Parts: sequence; C-alpha cells; structure tokens
Amino acid sequence: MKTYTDYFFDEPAFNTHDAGYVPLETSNTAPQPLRIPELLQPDRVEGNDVYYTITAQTGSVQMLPGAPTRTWGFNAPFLGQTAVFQNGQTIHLHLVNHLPELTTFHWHGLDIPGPIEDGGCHAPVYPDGSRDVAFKVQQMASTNWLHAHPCPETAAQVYHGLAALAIVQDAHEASLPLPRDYGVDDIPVILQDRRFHEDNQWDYRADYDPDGVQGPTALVNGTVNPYFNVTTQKVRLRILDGANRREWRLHLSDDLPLVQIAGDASLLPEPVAMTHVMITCAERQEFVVDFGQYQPGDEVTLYSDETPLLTFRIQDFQPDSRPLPEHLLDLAVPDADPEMPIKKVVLSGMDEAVMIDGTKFVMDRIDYRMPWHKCQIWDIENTNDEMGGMIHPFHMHGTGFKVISRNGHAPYPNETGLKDVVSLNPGEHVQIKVWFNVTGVFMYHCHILEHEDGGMMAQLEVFDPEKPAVQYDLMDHHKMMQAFADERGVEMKDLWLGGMGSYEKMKMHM
Ligand SMILES: [Cu+2]
Repeated sequence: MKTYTDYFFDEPAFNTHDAGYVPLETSNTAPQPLRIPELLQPDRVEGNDVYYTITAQTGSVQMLPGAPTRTWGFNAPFLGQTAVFQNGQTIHLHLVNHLPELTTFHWHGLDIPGPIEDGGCHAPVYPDGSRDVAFKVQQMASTNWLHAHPCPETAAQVYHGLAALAIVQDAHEASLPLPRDYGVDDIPVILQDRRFHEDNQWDYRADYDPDGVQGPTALVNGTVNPYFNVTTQKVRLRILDGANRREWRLHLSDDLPLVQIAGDASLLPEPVAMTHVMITCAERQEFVVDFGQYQPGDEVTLYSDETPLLTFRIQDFQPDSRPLPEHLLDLAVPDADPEMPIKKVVLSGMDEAVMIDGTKFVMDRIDYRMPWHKCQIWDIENTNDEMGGMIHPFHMHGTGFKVISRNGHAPYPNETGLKDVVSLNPGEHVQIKVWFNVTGVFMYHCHILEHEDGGMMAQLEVFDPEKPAVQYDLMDHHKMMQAFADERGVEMKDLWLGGMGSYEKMKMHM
C-alpha cells in the first residue's frame, strides 16, 4: 500500500496565514483520561422501530483545575451521547429543549427529509418545548453527527457544546474485519478548540471573529490533554472536526500511518495510508491505527502541526496480524442526467463579506429546485484569492455526494467515498455529483460555522415531479430572531447574535 506524506491542501490557504489565526498551545494541565461519550440508549424498541429521547440541556464539566466550565449538551453536560443507528431502522425521536433559548436538532450526514426531520433552522424547539420526528435510515455505514442549527446562532450553540456523534451501521460494514468495540478499539475523537477566560468559562462574544471563533486550547471529546489506554493492536479513530473554524493537520509520533477507511458518508473503496492528513470543519475521517510495533509503556501522540492533541498509552495487547481488507466498498454512483446542465455555485468572500452566488442566506427563500433521484453535476468555485484567501468547506444537507474532480484533476486519494463536506482551496473549482433520495428543503453552505451564520448559505428544494407541489412552512430570520430577543428579555435592537453583524456590514437583509 502506498503511503501518502502530504496534506494535499494548498499551504497558503491553511489558516495559520490568517490575520485572526489563534495558534494552539501545548497544554500544561495534567493528562486526563479521554472522555468517551456514553451510547444513546433507546426508550423502547418495537421490531424495526426504535424510540429515543434527546434533551438539549445545560451542564458543567471539570475541564481544567479550578472552577468547572459551564457547557451545553445532548443528554450530557457537554457534547452528547453517541447514537448508533442501523441502516433500515425507523428512528422515532422525542426532542426536548431544556436550554434557556430555542435550538434545533440537525442530523448532519443523515439522508432524511427536510426541512423538519433534517432539523435545520426551520425546525426550532423552544425552551421547555419538544418536537417529535421520525425517519427511516437509508444509507451506508458512516460516522455522522447531531448539532444545533438555528440561524444565525448555530456557531454559538455548537461552541457551547451542542454536538454529538451519530453512527450508522450496515450489514456490509459489519462483515468486514474492522475494529468496532465502542470505547475499546473504536473510539470517537471530536476535535474542538476553546479559549478559557476567567474562572475557566468560555465567552463566545468576547472571542467573536466573523471568520470563525478559535481558541488556543484543544479539546478532544471535551477533554484537555487527554490520554487513551490502547488495549488492542488496532484502534479505529472516528475523527470529527467539530471546531467552529479550525482545520487540523494530523500526524502521529514516528510518522506512524493513519490508514483511512471511511470519510463522511461511506467507507472508502480502498483504505488509504497517510502519515499526514488534514481535516476541515465538519468532516469525518475514520482511521485504523496499527500499534503492533510498540511495547507496553510506550506512548504514541496524535498532533496537529506541533501541538499534541491525544496520547495513546500502549498497554499489553493480543497480537492481531489480520491485514485490513484491500477493498472496502463497491461504490455505485449514478450517471449524471444528460438533460441537466451543470449547476454552478460560487463561494466568495471572507469575514463579513462571505456569500454564496453573490448573496446572503434568507431563510424563507428557495434558491434552487431539483427533482429527486436525478443526478446532476455541481461545479463549486471558491473565488478567494490564491494568495491570502481561505479554504471554505462546502456542505450539503440531506445527501452524500461524490467528488469527481478538483480543477479538472482527480480528487484527493482520501475523498473517493461519498462525502457531504468538500473543502475548496482558494481559486479552485470542485465538481461533485449530486442526487437526492429524499425530498424537502435543504441547506447547502460553508461549514465554517460563523460563515454559515453570516449568510454563506443557500437552500434548495428537492421535489417529486410525480406529486403536486408542496407548500413548505418555512421560518424566517425575523421570527427566529424575535424569539431569541424574547427569550433573552431584550429589544430586537439590542439583540446580539454572531452572524447578524455580517448582514449589517454588507447592508443585506436577513
Ligand atoms: Cu467559508
């Protein structure tokens, strides 16, 4: 197997070059065991129907010595319990909000109808309120996530902690010899960064940056300076870039290979070995790491650039000489419909000026319509300057897509499966094949969370041409912001939500 040794992305676009860049600092906090989120347990199971309750709640977590940090989470003080869904199950969710403000429950990566089940900004759950949704899981094994998505307050709510993993399993993945003992040899690795202020608290507004809020302290599953005890030769890491803005350039001690087996929405067709790999906002990358060359007592560290993120403490383990499968997935991708023209999408700007197709998101405006079950080529362009511009991670709700080219060349070797986030270098065109197996209203946007709140977002309606047109009851920004103002007991003119300033500065209406 060839081992790749570079990060693929354009170095001048990596955010170390950004004026607002906040370097990560090496933690001097005593090492702590890596927090492993608990598994979400069903309320009940009736055949193929599984029922869960998920509550968005406030909490506090001892992250640093001294005062606990006030946080938010899903069925947990911070982040949330990990959901595991089986392909083919019908999932029934009782979504409860115990926060002081409205939120939404967005299933990032699930191919489910929009806009209500999808849980974007049109499906608010108000304080002390609840919402019941149900959907069928119809997709391949993948690591997805649940996060808040109320516009323009997504970034602040995710920063407080509203993010959790949602793993989909299927029979094919289960047939492969891959680690899947959750918490033992199959572990979530949610990467985030925060700035701790006085008394170990976070202050989103003080740290606000329209290009994305960053902090110098790395968190892995909410743990500062974590270690994980390795008790099996091979460990599967389900890495999520859950940061608001930060890109991570990952590598291990001794250049131990990270063998990627899955990304975003599916397994990769073949495993890809890399010594260095970059992950951008909202992407998921699953790796298998083989610790066979190490002895009990050895340590292996996962870094981003020079900053240690997570230390693997090698314990005694049984040798595991089984090779990884050379082939992981037969990926069937539909042909593009010859009657559908290439759909162009332009990502532009930085800071408050970010836009899609020359405008900012308006919640009750549909920007594009396409029929379901038709495959279309989308050409996404990042018009940022090649010197001084930034990477924008482009995300679509409700489907996985296939990356077919970058500036006319082959995609990176680790983006050969289905994805729902693809990052674009400045000046780059990326072509993807897009098709939907569900209908509804879905957002597509930059996944730097402050960019999406700042209007770098659009939405499409996917329709069934055989059925009469559907009238969707869409929220509008004004209604949502009035609710936030009421919940905070302030006049609209005194309301502060991060993304609002991006509209005001560009003199654009929400
Ligand atoms: Cu962006």
